Amino acid sequence: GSPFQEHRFQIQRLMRAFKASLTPSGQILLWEYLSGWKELIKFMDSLGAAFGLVSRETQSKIGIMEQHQSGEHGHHYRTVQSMVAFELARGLVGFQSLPEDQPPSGCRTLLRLHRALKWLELFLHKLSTSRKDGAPSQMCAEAYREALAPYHRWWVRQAVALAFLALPSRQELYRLLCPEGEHQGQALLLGALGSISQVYNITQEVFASHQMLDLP
Ligand code: 1PZ
Repeated sequence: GSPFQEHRFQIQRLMRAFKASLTPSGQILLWEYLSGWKELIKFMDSLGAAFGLVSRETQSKIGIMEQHQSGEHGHHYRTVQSMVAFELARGLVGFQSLPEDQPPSGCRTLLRLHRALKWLELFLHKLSTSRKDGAPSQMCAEAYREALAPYHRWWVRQAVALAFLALPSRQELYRLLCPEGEHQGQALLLGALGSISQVYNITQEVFASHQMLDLP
């Protein structure tokens, strides 16, 4: 293949990453989870400069997770479950705001990505069931209102609303998601959705069972 291939977004790779993040015993592997997010960054970057803020914010959250993974206690950051257990045991979760000199916890950082994954799930669902004349900007906005807006400050909501206006048409979006055509694109979207939902639901259960759904 082309030497540039891995720089291009591929929905197959997205699906594989989230699928691979799930172990048979229901653990979620963080490295694979984050590689799914890195694939999504490629997609955002293919949408143009208007999505720079969203892309940089996502990279920054991934960066924090990777710092934990490469740190002294990195081996505790192999799965979502082991990370939660470790940060709980050490009082590192940050149920109240952490002191400024401490890095953001893995739990509160993952929670941000986790909420955004809900946004993605809702959006992909809307897109895959939409009619030919559906407007992606509207689907994005609806999913955003439901999954993310309640957690975002005013200026963030304004910036995101602007980015949505810069979204391409439904046809163009499908082309970027899956150059092989809309028909195959729909099947791949559904496949990706399946893995994303599974990963989302398990993470949600883990966070809910430790009252970690609104960490500051
Ligand atoms: C089609 C692509 C458009 C997707 C847009 C979805 C909306 C994303 C909103 C991003 C906001 C960026 C500004 C910074 C927000 C932060 O305040 C929050 C909370 O973090 P904190 O301030 O508490 O540390 N950050 C987030 O919520 C992380 C959001 C990650 C963005 C993921 C986008 C999903 C993209 C999927 C691509 C198709």
